[in-house]
Amino acid sequence: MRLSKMYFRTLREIPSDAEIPSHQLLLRAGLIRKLASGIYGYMPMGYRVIRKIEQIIREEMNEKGAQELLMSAVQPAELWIESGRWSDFGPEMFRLKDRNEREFCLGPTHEEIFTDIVRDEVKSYKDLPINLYQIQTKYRDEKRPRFGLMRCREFIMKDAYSFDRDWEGLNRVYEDMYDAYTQIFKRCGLDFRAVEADTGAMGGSDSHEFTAMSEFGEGKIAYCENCSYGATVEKATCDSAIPEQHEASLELREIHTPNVKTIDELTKFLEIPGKKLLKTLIFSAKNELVAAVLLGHRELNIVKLVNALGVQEHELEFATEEDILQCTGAAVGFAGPIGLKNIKMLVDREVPLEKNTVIGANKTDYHIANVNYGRDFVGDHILDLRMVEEGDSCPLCGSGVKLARGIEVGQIFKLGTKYSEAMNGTYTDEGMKEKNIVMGCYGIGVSRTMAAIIEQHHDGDGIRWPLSVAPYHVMIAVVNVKDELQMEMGEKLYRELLSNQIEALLDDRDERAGVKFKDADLLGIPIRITIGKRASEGIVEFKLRKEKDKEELSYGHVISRITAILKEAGIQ
Ligand code: 9G3
Repeated sequence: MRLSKMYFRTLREIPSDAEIPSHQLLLRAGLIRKLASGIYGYMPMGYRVIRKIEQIIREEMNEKGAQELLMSAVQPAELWIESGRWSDFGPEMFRLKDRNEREFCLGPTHEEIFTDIVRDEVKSYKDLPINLYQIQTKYRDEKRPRFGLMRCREFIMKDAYSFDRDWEGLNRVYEDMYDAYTQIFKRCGLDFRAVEADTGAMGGSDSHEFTAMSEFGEGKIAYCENCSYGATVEKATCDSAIPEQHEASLELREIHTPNVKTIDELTKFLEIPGKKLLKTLIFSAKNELVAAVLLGHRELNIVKLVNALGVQEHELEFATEEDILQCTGAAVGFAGPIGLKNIKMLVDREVPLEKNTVIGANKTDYHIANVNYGRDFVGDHILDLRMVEEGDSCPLCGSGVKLARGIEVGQIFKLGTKYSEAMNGTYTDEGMKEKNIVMGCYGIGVSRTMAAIIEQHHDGDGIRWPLSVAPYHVMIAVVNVKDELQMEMGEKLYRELLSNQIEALLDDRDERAGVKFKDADLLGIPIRITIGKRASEGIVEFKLRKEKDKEELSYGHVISRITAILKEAGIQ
């Protein structure tokens, strides 16, 4: 492509609302343009990258026997009502009415649609297994879209759905998808980890999240450097290996703590560490009050709480002051596990291991010291409720886990029969018995993957595309387009590269060399050939975007040098 002909505009300044590198660079390099909050268009240069990522996904999905199709984005409400999810997602779901007042949504995902398609046509076990996927625009009305393509309201997703006779079949296709995702993200040049994830509102059982490491990611994972363990922090199980306490249980003692409410104030007032306090958090879950009790220095993991209560995250709220007054008899900040009336109490596994702790007295301005689990109170359930912390022991090998931020670029789920039961997706097995189809679903954020690649492949001058997804392999910069010899050599090289199936961009714009070099660095094309003064001697300059140094090459060696690089990268 000739740059003088391409619809391509770089920006000199960083747009004010772009806070993270990928968002800034996507805009500055002219790859996307913002239409509205969380809604972007892909410009020609950016769309070439999207198509490269999609192609890698197609190759790996097809390799595993998945078949591509394309469903509609507009979905009838009836299917979501049938699956029971029509009102699960509230304002996040884009809803609309057609001219006959019939209700639809813009598809945020397609479990219902794919189940509907398959249930009509699958009758016998001989029709299974099936694995279908699409690459399509999804719509989710995010409350706070931000970070460019990282969290937007319209995005490109590859979503696949598998249909098997039984769990054994699902386990096989799940492994296949896990392997396909590993290949896809490797080929995209991403540094990623596949970690155990919470199945959340999806129900079902196993789920893994493919997280591209990035300090600007919204996700957080716990992982072990010593073994393969990894989990999102929402999912990560915590050991309760606090050292066994040997102190004797002392007598209960009420202490006057006027207006001392928070854990922080209490540790200062009593001059004791947070771990010697118990914090009692009161929630209302579907209008039923529940209390969560943890050691004072720990953070509650809300996802573990909602999963234990069997409610959806949006069905859990902090208790109101009235609720707290009603069940503790005290103002906020003095709740404790002794004497709570008709409330379900969930206790973190560490609590029974700590001795002589301080709790709220359920009496305004008072706490109680020397409280011991078992003697002074018992909970309805003892379970892992806390958020994992750096250094917690790895559940697999015992060494300390690390925490890191990352970008969720893919997620795979075992759904089981959640949708086939709700929508009567059945087949007859060998013994003519009616059975529910066993399903899995598998998503990749295509546009988010492009952002993640930029987060991991950029420097102060701009993007540094891996060859596998770069919009072009080679940028030919002609220093002086008015110099006939330089222009001739540029054209010649451009034609030779194209005839060698090498994707080349010819910067034939009538611009100063400095502008061309700045744009080349910003755009991040992996290989740059500069044609300048020494063209008369048949010498060009060769530079890799990811390296600092440049070298001079005789014209005759350029093609072979480039084909060798592409070959080594597995591109040709
Ligand atoms: C909705 C809205 C938002 C949603 C969903 C439904 C997330 C929803 C979960 C999934 C699970 C998998 C197939 C591809 C991989 C992910 N946000 N999820 O179901 F109506 Cl508004 O989408 N789906």
